[in-house]
Amino acid sequence: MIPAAVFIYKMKPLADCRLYTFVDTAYLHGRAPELVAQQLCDGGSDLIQLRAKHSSPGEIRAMAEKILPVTRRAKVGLVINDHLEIAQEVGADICHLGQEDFFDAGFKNVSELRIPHSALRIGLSTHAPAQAQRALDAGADYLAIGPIYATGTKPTAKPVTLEYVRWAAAHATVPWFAIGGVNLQTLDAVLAAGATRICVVSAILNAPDIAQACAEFRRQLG
Ligand code: TZP
Ligand code: MG
Repeated sequence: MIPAAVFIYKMKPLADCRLYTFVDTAYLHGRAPELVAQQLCDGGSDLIQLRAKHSSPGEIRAMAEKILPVTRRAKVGLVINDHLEIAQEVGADICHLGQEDFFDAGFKNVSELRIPHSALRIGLSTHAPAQAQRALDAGADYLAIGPIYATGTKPTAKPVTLEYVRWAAAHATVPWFAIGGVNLQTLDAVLAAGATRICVVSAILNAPDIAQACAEFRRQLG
């Protein structure tokens, strides 16, 4: 008989997660979210975020339920963007929230979002050192640092430049991910500024072969 413990799912510790990729509905181009998730896993992603800016909560929940068995099988962490309740209900690993979802909504500490018997972790977007400090003080499990460069994935956001990456490298006390315009052309500069973990959306989802594109980022991450 195989012991039950064999089936216990465990993603890597956050500190060991370096390649954070996305199932972003803006770039699905008709592909099934769970198929894209599988390709992202096959390419070596450590974390996958479901980001669906124009979908209803019901649609997001349905996508999350299809993606979760894929990520679980691969021991890849699933992150739900924006929707804390969905993240809790489907049993995702992490919920990612923006400044507006968290601080502007009146929350001060991530402990306010935690519920008993849930291991759900909270990642927060930050766009400047003061926001990062506030997110660290609030107990965020990880920080997103960006957008470093202008990006069509978030067209209204102002680039924070590599200067903010250098600040994060010197000051962040939890795992942090560089995000925004990270592609195979910009990667070297982002890593040289001190990033060791990256988020990549369009450069992977627009590639002809998602798994191969992921694998190339993985290789260059060293
Ligand atoms: N937050 C800051 S930049 C960004 C998000 C969600 C989008 C990054 O997308 P891309 O396509 O990797 O530039
Ligand atoms: Mg948000």
